[in-house]
This record gives sequence, C-alpha cells and structure tokens, in this order.
Amino acid sequence: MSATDTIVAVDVVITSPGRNFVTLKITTAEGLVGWGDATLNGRELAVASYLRDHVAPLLVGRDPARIEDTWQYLYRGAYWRRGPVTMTSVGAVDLALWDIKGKATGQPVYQLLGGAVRDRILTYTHASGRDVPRLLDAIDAQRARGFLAVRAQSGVPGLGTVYGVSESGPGPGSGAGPDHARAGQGPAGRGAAPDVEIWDTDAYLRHAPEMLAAARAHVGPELKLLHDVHHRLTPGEAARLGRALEAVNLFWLEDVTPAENQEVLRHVRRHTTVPLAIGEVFNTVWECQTLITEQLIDFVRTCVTHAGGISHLRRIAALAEIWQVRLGPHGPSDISPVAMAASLHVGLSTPNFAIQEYMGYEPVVHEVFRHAWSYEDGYLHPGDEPGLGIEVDEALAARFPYEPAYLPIARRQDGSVSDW
Ligand code: EZ4
Ligand code: CO
Repeated sequence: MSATDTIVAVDVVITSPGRNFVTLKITTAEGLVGWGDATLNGRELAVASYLRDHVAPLLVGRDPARIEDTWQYLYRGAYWRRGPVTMTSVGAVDLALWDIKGKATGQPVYQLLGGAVRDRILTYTHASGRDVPRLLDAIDAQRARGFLAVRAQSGVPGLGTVYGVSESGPGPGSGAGPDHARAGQGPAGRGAAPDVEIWDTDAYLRHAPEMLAAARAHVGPELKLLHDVHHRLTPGEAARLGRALEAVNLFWLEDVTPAENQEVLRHVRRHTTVPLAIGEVFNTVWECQTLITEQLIDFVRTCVTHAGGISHLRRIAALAEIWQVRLGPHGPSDISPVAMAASLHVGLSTPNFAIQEYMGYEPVVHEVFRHAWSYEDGYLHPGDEPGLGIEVDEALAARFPYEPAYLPIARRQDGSVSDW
C-alpha cells in the first residue's frame, strides 16, 4: 500500500450458513482486500443498511492507512453516535482497515499492535443441560476436548426452555473436533418473530447455587467455572446470589443486572466478593467507565465488533488496565470468525486480556470464513498470516441467503416482559 492507495469499493456480504452473518469487504485501488465483521444478532439488516447507505459512500476515495482518522470521522464526526448499530458499523470498518494495514505491511495485526505479550490465549466454552446430570455430562465433554474453563448453565425446575441451555443433550461440540467446536444452541431462533420463554427469578435463585455447587463438586478445584445470568436480577437479588456462590469459587459471574445503571453494582460489590464480568452489550468505553474506575467489576466483556473495533477495544483495555480490570471479550457463535480473529489479535498483544469466550461454529461456518486462528488444548492463537488472517469464500457464502432470526424474549409467569 503506497501513500496514495485509496479505497475503491465497500461491499456488504450477508450470508446465513446456519445463522446470519454480515461481513464488510473493503477493496483498495492496489487490490488489497480487508474484512470486517458487522453481525448484530437479530438486527443484522439494520447494520447492513447503515454500512451500505451511510458509510460506504463516505469511504470510497479515502486513504485506507488512516485507521484512526477514519474512526474519528465515523464516530466523532457523526451527530448521532453510539448505540449497537452505529458502533458495530464503525467496528466493521475498523477491522477491515486493520486487516488491510496488515496485508500492506505483511504483518499479522497483533504485530502492529505492539507484538505478542503472551504465547496463547486462554479460552472458555459453554456447557449446558436441561438438568444437572445432563449439564455434568456436557462439562465432561468439553473437558475431554481440552477446555480449562467452562461456562455452566442449566434448565430450572418448573420452567421450560431457559436461554443459553441446549435442548439437544451434551452441549456444543458433540461429535466435532476441538478446533471445530460447534454451537449446539442457536441463541437466535429462525422465524418471523422471537420465541417466548417463561422466566421465574425465584425458581432460578433457588436452583442456581445448587446447580453450580454440583458442578464444582463434579469437576474438582482446578477447572475454571463461569456462569451467565443474562441481566435478569435486581441489585439485591444479585448480591444474594453472589454470596450464595462464594464457596463455588467461580472464575466469574456474568451480567447479574441490566447494567445501564452502573452505580447499582456498588451495592452488589459491598455484599459479595464473587468476581463480576459485565459488558457484552456495551458499545463504548463510556458505558464501562463507572464500572471500571470504581473497580465494580473484575472483567469487562465488550466485544471487538460491537464496541467499535480494535481501535476502541484497545482504549477500553487501556482504561481497564489502570484499575486492574481485565478483558474477557464476548465470543459467541453469533459473531463471525472475522471478529474472533480480531479479538485474538488484541488478546495476544494486550497485557490485561484474561480470557476469550469461544462457543465455536458449525463446520460450514469455518468453510465460509477460512481463518488462520486456531484452538488447541484450551487455548486460542490468532495465527501469523498478514492482517487478520481471514479468507472469505464468497461463492459459498452466496449459497446461504439471509433468513429472519431473533433472540427469544422472556416473560414472567404473570405474562409481563422480563429484563434481558
Ligand atoms: O446471549 O451472543 O456470554 N455470552 C452470551 C451470548 C449472548 C448472545 C446474544 O446474541 O451471553 O450467548
Ligand atoms: Co453473556
């Protein structure tokens, strides 16, 4: 890429190999191609339109080397800013430009970010079961594939389908090799409208400590155990749950409350020492600011694609580092392997990066998005290909047209809508 290279094309690729992915492709005059993930689960077409209709025309003719200036232009230059649709779009552009800079210089992106500070990145995966025995089997299946950290979720007695719990037995990964981990439960069900699940906080609070104590007793002291509450509790309930879980020695308890109100975490913090992780639905550093600077969380979970790309995730990491908060980014099967690549380049080069979520992908997703990153024995590595290390098979992608799909919504026993 010479100083005179310019962006000549900006395309949005929508593909649905089992689930929907939106991918940004930026092409330069010198023939370099950069890829970015723009997938926002259940709101895919809003991001596609934002990119196609409002961003692509502004990028053509710009210098692809000016990553930071382009970020400032799209974020600070826009009157309407923040929010998941905007920040996922900005993130996709940022990823694609880092990919181009890597290819232009022949370097993997982690080298451009300062080089490796670790040899490999600890990862955690999911295990779930309709009941505790099935959960324990699912945990065993993930341990057999080498995972050293596992997120445990189970059905709740008296309730039907519970979010994050696979209906189909031993959880993601059954039958697939560890580098082809599978997403057993699709968090977004295909269909014209969201499924409805019934939620009962009291039933959950009676069950969760028992379920997680059983998991700890089953696996022994070493395996890292995590649990996700998906924002369903009040601060008081969260504090009580945290206390009840202290003997389980969790690696983290995730998203205990809807954290728009960052201050409520002060209450949770005063009452329990359980490590807290929050942030997968946050889109900027400002949404984490109080949580980080008051040390109200131990791990910040912002996603490289939904929080404005590599450039912005690095800023969140830098603020968090000062306050001894570590990164544990979101990595579900509803972000594409392009986002996973970007997260791993940040992970290899960021001192306070603790762990990467890795739910895995169906085999066909690994074929559409060929990637240099790899999984081995509980750890991930971004690989050493120039840029992000991604090749998208556009012909294969074109064989899987978009299908509407939504995350479920939760209603309480009385019919009212529950918090996510
Ligand atoms: O619910 O990615 O920690 N991981 C999670 C995920 C999210 C989905 C939402 O699209 O909570 O499973
Ligand atoms: Co989560």
